[in-house]
Amino acid sequence: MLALTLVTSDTRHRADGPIFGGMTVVKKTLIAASAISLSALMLSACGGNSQAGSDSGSDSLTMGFAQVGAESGWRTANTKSIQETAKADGVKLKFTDAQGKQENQISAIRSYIQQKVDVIAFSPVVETGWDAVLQEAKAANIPVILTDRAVDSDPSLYKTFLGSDFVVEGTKAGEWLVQNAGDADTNGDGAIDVVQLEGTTGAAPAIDRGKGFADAIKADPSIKVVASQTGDFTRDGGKQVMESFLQSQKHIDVLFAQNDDMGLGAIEAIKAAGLTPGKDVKIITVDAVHDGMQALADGEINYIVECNPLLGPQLMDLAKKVTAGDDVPARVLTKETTFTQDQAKEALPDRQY
Ligand code: GYE
Repeated sequence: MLALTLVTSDTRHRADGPIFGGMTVVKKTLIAASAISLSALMLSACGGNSQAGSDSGSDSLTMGFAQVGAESGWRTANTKSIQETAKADGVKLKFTDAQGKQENQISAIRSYIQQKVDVIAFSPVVETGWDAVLQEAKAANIPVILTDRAVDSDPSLYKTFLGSDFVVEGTKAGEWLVQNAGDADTNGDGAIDVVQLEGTTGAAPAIDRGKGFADAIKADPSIKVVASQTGDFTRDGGKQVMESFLQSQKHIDVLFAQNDDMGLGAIEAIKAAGLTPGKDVKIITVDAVHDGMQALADGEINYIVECNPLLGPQLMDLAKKVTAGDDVPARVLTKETTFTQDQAKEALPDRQY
């Protein structure tokens, strides 16, 4: 269910230019080649590893990772997955928590360039504004891997993007609502009034989940988004914005929260207003982290679209490959599912996060 899939159909074999520049090409290639054969030798001396090629150099691989922050349960699970896998794989991890600020991520990446790490990975807080720092990494011949969120920069500036298809996630949320429109009209007036809690403004998952959802609900003209505002992917944000929605809207049939945490915050606001979440207001969220799944099993959320945060294993694998000069797919998608209330009850005992 949580297995990760390599999408090879859109693999681009980009001419990324020389990995090592100018006069030093031959020398560095030789050093790299002998490092690879040395570690391959070490691996075979240690009992062998059939994938010595892609594992080469992992003993000494240093990765600089610039994380968004700690805004949600999803992010906590994502950070844990990256840290634990790096440790298990012998990857030296330099980790920064950018506290939700793009400028902090950019300075972390610049410091990784200065420290000459082998590979840089980051989860870009917003889509825009990365060209300059990505060009600096490229000029320093340090490969970059995007994890979780996309950027609008030229794809030649990074090696690959590992993460979910957020448009598909939004579409799944919208399609469920279309299919359950009858139940969702909680005051029976024939109109399904939806409020939306958006993620961080300018972030790929906020833009794309919004897009997917909006397109899917077009299938039923009685469904309308009557108010939409950012709750910044946090519980607190979700709670505050939901309070203001409850004051400004005559009636709310449905809440679409672009992540579990905002949905959980909104549940507090809905209860405080004397309404029953999951009944008076139907709730759809995205992520399927533990607290969200619990609320779904308890009947307070109606449907969750999964977004898998366990990107560590796939990230370390890609890091080894790009530093060994191997080709990797331009896009690596995570495989995800959806949960109804009954499915949440079944899945909860085995959830890892
Ligand atoms: O859905 C949200 C988090 O980028 C997919 O960021 C991630 C999103 C996730 O804060 O909970």
